[in-house]
Amino acid sequence: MTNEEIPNLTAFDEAALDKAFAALEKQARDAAAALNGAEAVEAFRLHWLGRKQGLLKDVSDRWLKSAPADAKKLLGVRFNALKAVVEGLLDQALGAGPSDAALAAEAIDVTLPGTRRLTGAEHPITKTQNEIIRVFAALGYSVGVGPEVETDYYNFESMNFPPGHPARDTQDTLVIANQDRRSQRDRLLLRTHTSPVQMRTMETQPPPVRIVIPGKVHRNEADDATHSSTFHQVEGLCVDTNITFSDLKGTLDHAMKALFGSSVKTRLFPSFFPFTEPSADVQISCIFCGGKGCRKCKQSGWIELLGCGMVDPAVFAFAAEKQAAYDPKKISGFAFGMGVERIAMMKYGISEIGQFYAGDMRFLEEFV
Ligand code: FA5
Repeated sequence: MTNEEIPNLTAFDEAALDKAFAALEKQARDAAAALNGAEAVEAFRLHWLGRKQGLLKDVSDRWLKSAPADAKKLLGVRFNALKAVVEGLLDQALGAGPSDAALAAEAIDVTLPGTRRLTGAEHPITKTQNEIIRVFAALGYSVGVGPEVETDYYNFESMNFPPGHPARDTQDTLVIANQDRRSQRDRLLLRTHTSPVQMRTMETQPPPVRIVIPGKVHRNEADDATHSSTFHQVEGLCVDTNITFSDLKGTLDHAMKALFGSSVKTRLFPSFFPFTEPSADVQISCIFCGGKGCRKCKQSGWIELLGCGMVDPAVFAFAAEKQAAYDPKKISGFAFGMGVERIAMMKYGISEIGQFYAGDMRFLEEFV
């Protein structure tokens, strides 16, 4: 029976009403008797008692509302009785539960293999980043973060990049457009390294400081097998009284051994960064050939992994503008910055940096 099949009531005397409601009740009882299974019971419930399109709702709308005032009470009594019958039929059907046939069809075959749910896993970059952090956390370092959209001041000026330094050039740095009205130091850019968080940390925290700062950085560079325009770094900063270059060397030697195995050797090679003096690149003995020389290390036996150095007094002077305790005459410190992709590539023998970003499950599943 569809809702359209509810006849219009033309007579409202008791006999006519009894007849009309009896017909509906018979429909309901016949339908309930034929119910088989939970789905059919639910369909019955919706068909008769559904709040929006149920048959009883329609009866109420079409019969009760159009009835003359003196017939409303007669109709209401019969309507409530019919509703009680339908609800009783539904209760009965629900109480009866699914038929044996339905149960047999739905029974679980415990001998079948289960369904394996993929719960996801750490991306190799996250995994490597966390490994690096763990090594330094064990040495008492805390972990910090900083913004990816950075000001010229933190990314360059306070890091002692002299005016006209090539890294400031828009060819190397991705800058935010339409900032001509801002002063140079307030202009926004995508940070090119995690070093600005050194300054943000010192401005808010007096020495001693031991912190590592993981994060994403961006450079306006062409992608190739070992370079990406977006990559990850972990910055490190240690400031205290009497921190020396040998502390830097010992710390990084320990970290490289913890990451690559105790047989790995490290050496420092002179380098230049505006914010450290002296500066060095850390090289490790090639983990592919053990230092004998191979294609991966360009026959040199060494692979360059990160930059480091003693914090330049000019950087401490910028920090001292907000925290007087960073007086370069009283304190000293070292800093380092490593590329997470490069370390992951070394650890897992990956030759294409682009594989980290391609989202290919065959590659990612290797790290589960
Ligand atoms: C820096 O970014 C310095 N801020 C590091 C530093 C920190 C030095 C503190 C001293 C004190 P550099 O540009 O060399 O330095 O980058 C550091 C590391 O990031 C590199 O050793 C390399 O591992 C990685 N790296 C650099 N460019 C890319 C790139 N395009 N793709 C992937 N990794 C890169």
